[in-house]
Amino acid sequence: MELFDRQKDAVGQGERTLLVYVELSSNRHVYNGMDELEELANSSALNVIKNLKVARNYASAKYFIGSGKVAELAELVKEFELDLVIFSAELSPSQERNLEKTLECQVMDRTGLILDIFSLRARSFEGKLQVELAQLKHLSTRLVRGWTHLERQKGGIGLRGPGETQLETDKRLIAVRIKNISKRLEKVHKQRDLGRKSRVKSDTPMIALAGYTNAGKSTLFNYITKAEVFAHNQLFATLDATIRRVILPASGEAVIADTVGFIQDLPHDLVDAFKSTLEETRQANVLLHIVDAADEYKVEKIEQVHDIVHEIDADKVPSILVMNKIDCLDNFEPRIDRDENGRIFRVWVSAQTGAGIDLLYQALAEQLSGTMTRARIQLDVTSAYIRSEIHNIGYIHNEKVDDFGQWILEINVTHHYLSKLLSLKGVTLLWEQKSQQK
Ligand SMILES: Nc1nc2c(ncn2[C@@H]2O[C@H](COP(=O)(O)OP(=O)(O)OP(=O)(O)O)[C@@H](O)[C@H]2O)c(=O)[nH]1
Ligand SMILES: [Mg+2]
Repeated sequence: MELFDRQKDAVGQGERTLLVYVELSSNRHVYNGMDELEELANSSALNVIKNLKVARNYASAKYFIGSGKVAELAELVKEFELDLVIFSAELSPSQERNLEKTLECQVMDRTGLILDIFSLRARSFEGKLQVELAQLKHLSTRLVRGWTHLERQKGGIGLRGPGETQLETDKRLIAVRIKNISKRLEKVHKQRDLGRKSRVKSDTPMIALAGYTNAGKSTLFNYITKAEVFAHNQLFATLDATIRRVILPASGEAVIADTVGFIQDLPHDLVDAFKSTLEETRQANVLLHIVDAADEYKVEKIEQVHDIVHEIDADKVPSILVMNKIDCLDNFEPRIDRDENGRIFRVWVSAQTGAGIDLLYQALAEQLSGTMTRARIQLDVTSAYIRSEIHNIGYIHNEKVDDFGQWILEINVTHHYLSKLLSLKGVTLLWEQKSQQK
C-alpha cells in the first residue's frame, strides 16, 4: 500500500494544473472528454485550478493550438501561478517543447498523464515492468527527436518511475533497458503461461472481470473473494490482473481475475504494453463485463469495451453483462435478463450492497455448466470427514444418512473435483449426470 499512501499524501498538494481540452473536428465523437481528463488529473493527485476548452479545425504545427490561444494560456499560467498545463491532444515532442518555452511551465499530454497514473498504481512485479517499458518507449521517441530538457532532473509528475532514477538521457542506455525489461517480461509471461496451463488441465473454470474503468470491478471482486483489492473512486485503480481461487455457491471451485479498466482512446502503445494483463480475459471461460448502470455514458462505454475485447481477441469468450451500482438507480430491483434462447446475457446487481449477487452466482453456474457435473456419491462411515470439504468446495443439493450410517450426497462440482473425490478411499459414485459440454 506504499504507493497508495504516497498518492494520498499528494492529494491537494499536487502541481497547480490547467487542463486544456482540444476539440478537433476529428474527435467530436469523444464523449465527456473534459470530465474524463479532469478525473484522470484527479487520479494523479493534481490540483486542477482551471480548465479550458479550445476548438480547432486542424492541429497547428508549432503549438497544436493557435498562437493567440497560447498567449491567453500564458497569461493564465502567470495569473494563477500554475506549474503544469495538460493537453487532451497528443502533442509531438516539438509542440510540447514550444509550448513549455512560451508558457514557462511544464506541459504534458494525455498519454504522459496516463503513464504517470500507471506508474503510481502498478503494484505487481509484472505491472511495474510493463509501466516502465511503456514509459521508456514513450521517452525514447522524444529523445530521438531531440527532447533534451529531461536533463533538468526535476522529479514529480511525468518524471516519476524512470524519471526519478538518473534519467538516462542517452538513447543507447534506454534501448538497453528496454531490451532488458522485455526479456524479463517474457520470462514472467512464460511463468504465467505455465500457471494457466495447469489451470486448464485441472479443469477449474476461469472467470474474468472486465470493463470500463470505475465500473466497480474490484468492488465486485472483493465482494466475491472477500479479499482486499484496492478499490477506489479513481481511474485505473487496478493495474494488473489479480487472480484468486474461490468457491462459488452453486458452481463451486473457480478462478476469478480482476483486470485493468478500459478507457476511451487508450494510447495504442499502452494497449500493447498491457495486453498481457488482459490475457486472462482471453483465456477465461466466462467474461463478466461490468458496467456502471448509473453512468449516463454507459452505452458508449459498453461499445468501447466491446471494441477492445475484439481487439485482444477475446470476443469468443462467452460474456455476461453485469449492470452494477443499481443502488444508485431509483427503485431498481436486481434481476436477470435472458435472450430469446433463454440464455442469460445480463444481470443487474450492486457490488456495494450485495443485491443481486445471488443471481450472478446463478448466472455463472448456468454459464459454467459445461465444466460442471452433477453426481450422487456415497461416503462410507470412515470417510464422513470428506463431507465438510465438499461443503466448502462444491455445492450440495441434497444429503442424507442411509440405514448403514453412510452419507449420500447429491452434489454439483467440476469434473476435475469429482475425479479427485472418487480417487479417495471410501467414496463411491452412485450416479452422474453430465451436463452438455460446451
Ligand atoms: N454506489 C455504488 N458504488 C459502487 C458500486 N460498486 C462500486 N462502486 C464504487 O465505484 C468506485 C469504483 O469502484 P472500483 O471497484 O474501484 O472500480 P474498477 O472497475 O475496479 O475501476 P478500475 O480498477 O479503475 O478499472 C468506488 O468508489 C466504488 O466504491 C455499487 O454497486 N454501488
Ligand atoms: Mg479495479
